[in-house]
Order: sequence, then structure tokens, then C-alpha cells
Amino acid sequence: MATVLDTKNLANLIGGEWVPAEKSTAVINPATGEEIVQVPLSTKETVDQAVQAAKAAQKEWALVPAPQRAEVLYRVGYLLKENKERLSKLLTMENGKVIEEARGEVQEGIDMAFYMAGEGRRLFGQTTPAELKDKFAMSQRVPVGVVGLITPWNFPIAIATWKSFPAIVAGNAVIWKPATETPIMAYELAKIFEEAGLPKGIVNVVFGSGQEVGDAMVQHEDIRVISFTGSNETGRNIAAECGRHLKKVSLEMGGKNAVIVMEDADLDLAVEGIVWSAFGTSGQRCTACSRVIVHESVKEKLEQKLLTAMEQLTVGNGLDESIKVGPIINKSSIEKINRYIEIGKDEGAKLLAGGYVLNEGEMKDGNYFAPTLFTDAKSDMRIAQEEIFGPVVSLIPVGSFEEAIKVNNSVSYGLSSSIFTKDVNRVFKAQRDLDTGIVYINAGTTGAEIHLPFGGSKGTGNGHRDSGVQALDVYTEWKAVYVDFSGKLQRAQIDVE
Ligand code: UN1
Repeated sequence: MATVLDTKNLANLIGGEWVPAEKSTAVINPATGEEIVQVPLSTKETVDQAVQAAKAAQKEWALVPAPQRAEVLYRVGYLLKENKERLSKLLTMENGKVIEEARGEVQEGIDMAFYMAGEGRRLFGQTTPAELKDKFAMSQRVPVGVVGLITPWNFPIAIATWKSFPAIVAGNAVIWKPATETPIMAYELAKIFEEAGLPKGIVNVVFGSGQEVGDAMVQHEDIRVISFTGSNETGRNIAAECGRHLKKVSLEMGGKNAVIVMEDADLDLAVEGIVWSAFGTSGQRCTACSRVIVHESVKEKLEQKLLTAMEQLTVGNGLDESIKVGPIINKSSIEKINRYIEIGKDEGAKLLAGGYVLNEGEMKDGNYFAPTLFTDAKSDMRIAQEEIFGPVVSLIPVGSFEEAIKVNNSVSYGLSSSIFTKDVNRVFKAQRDLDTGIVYINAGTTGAEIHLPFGGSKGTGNGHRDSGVQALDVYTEWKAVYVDFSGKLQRAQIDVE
């Protein structure tokens, strides 16, 4: 199909100029194996150029009143809306997710634009009484300066908006390294920033590898914040390095999310929730359901209903509206998923459906994996503990509500969880006791809305949140201001009557 992209060679955006790089690599459509575009493999020097441009631009940007900074985001929101269909198609081509989900992801960016633009007229600080007479006290948010964003391929536009929009409205300049697998959304969003009138140098896009570009960002003394979404291993390394540089770091590193199905659940609804959150985006969401913790009394019924629902899942190129499950991002992910299938079998879990690569007919040049269901898994098996990031879900039978909560909490991640039950007491106990940053009642594990905090506990993060008003905490410092209008020296804690 004809691409709707206006270039065959992407360039970096530095200080408002599109700068080609010497080296590049191919971006492959995971549905067809075809090359879509070349993406730069930039160097450390490029990062430094971008930081210099950002530093210069940020000083003026910080002085623009926040409601005016927000005007740019409103325009970005409208431009995303106008371009929604075109962007969604490009997103499906580079990432593989089915077109309906691509539209949903672009919508998430639109929502984030209007939400964060609203913050231009809030960005609330506090005023508070001073302890001394004729003295005024307040706190306010101030921009950090230059911030570094490292974004993943699985939500190449939504996650970029979660991070860049709060950074921009708060008065920062951005160095952004998008995933090399999915650079087109970054290119398109950067062009939208330009068209919306964002001053040159406020968003700089540097394409390239984590080892070269990501590492240079983490090392750069003038980048004061790193916000990263990706693997736990990379996140830990980034955090350690940021620690050495006393740099603030916000991490979102995945999950091992479970749906709990109790004996009183609406099983048909639970099946819909499981299928959508386990096999949507081919399981390549941080929030994807990869465990189903089921009360043993309804286990067999649930298995049967799941198998029937899975038969309806059509796998193929996501540009075709009838397809429900798109391809896997690349060959190495396919290998990883395959390894986990073997691990699951060796551990003694029972494979009920799927478990193999699909490469017949139109799927022969893409990376496809059959939706997969294991049952009789134990909570300490590797397939029930480790993030697979593919369309693989494991059923773990339990005997009680208490055991279900315990099994849910037994993993090293803490992003999302869900319970299907009609018992209001269990609902409230579950939302209290499930140790994840996101909890769903009678819905699957995916579908976070942008005005709530996104992130989680344990191996998922380090205490920060993407999106929601909480994202502002990542991109601002607090300043406490005291105004003494007594005309004399008043000593805090001492001259108190
Ligand atoms: C991710 O998988 O990293 O809640 C983000 C959801 C989406 C965002 C997922 N709104 O599933």
C-alpha cells in the first residue's frame, strides 16, 4: 500500500533544523517485512548539539506565561485531531497494532494535549500562612530546564505525549530519543509541534540506539531529568547512572498483570476482558494481562469460554479492519516468546491453544504469533513471573479470594491488576490489597485514561508517574518563596511570640 509519509530518510530535529545523520538503519513494517523508511543512528555529538540548542531556547520559553505556552498544546491537539486517520495508518505500519487500536492511541495523544493545555492555567502551587507577622509564604512549580525523554515502540505516540506535553507546558525544553523501531510517530509529532508554533529548540528529536544516544543523554550534565519507559533491566542501569549524576529519573518498566476471576463473576464479561487485555496489541502492552487467576470452581467453564472466544481472533495485517490481532514488533521478540513457550511446557503448564509462529500465506513475511493459552500454571513458574510481552496468557487456579490476592502480589512487578466479582466487600478489599499502581474492577487490565496517574510499584517503577497531574512532578522543581513586609529582620523559629 502506498505510504502517506513524505520522506524516505528521517532526519533529527535540532534547534528547529532538520539535520540528516551519517548513518541510518531500516524501519521494517512488522506486518509485511517491508522497509518503510530509514532512521538515523545518531552519535553522542548530536546529543550535545541538541542540548546546546535546548538550553538556549529554554531560557526564553520559561519566561513565556504558562497560559501562552498552553496555547501551543491546544493547537497541537487540534492538529492531531485533523491528522488522526493518517497518523493511525502510519502507526499501524510501523508498530503493527490493529488500526482500531492505532486510532485509540492517537486519541490518547489528543486527550493528553487538551488536558495538559488546561494545566497552563493551573500549575498550582500553594499559599500558606507564615509563622511570623507581616510575612507571606508560597510555593510554586518551576521548570527543571532541559529534560530527556526515552520512549518505547509499543505506544510510540501516546507515551511521547504523556512525557513531552507536561514538560513543555511547565516551561522545559526536551531532548527526545524515540525507539528506533517506531520513529515515524516521532517525526510526525515533531512536525506538528513546528506547525503549532512551538519555538525552535524546545523539542529536539535525536534518533538512535540506547547504547549511543540514550547513554549520552543519561551522561549529559545539562539534562537534569530522564523519563524512561522500557525494560526493567535498562531502567535499572539508567537509574544507577542517573544516581551518579544526581539526576532525577522517572521509570516505567512493565508488568506481569493479572485478571482475577472469582466464582461469582460474570464469566462472559470476564472472558471479554481477558481476551481484550491479553491479546489486544498482541500482548505488547505494559498493562497486558498475562495471568488469569481463577477460582478452581469455575476454571473449566472459563477455559471453555476462553477457547471459544479465542477462535474468533483473526490474526494478520492490522490495516485490515477485520483483523483483531496484529504482528509482533520484530524477530527477536518472536524468539523470546517462543523461548517462553518452551519454558512453560518444561515447567509443566498445559498448553491449551496457540504456542506457535504463524507464517502461512499473507503472513509469510511478517512476524506473527498465535494467541496462546496455558492452563494449570503455578504462581512460581517463570511463565507466571516474567514479562513475556506477547500474546501469551497463563491460567493459575486458586481456592479462595485470599489466595488470589496473594498470587497476584507474588510477582516482582506492580503495574495493573483486575478482579471480576459481584461481591461489593471483595471489591473494596481487592482495591485495597492488590499491590499495583492501577486496579480495575470488572474490566481487564488495560485502558488507563490520561488524566489519572500511570505507573506502578515494585519492579514497575521508582515512585514517579506518567500522565495525570502527577506527571508535572517529574518536570518541575518546587520553589518556596517568603516575602517579609514587616520592614525589620524577623528570625524564623526564634522571633515567634
Ligand atoms: C503501555 O503499555 O506502556 O492502559 C501503555 C493502557 C494504555 C496505555 C498502555 N492506555 O493499556
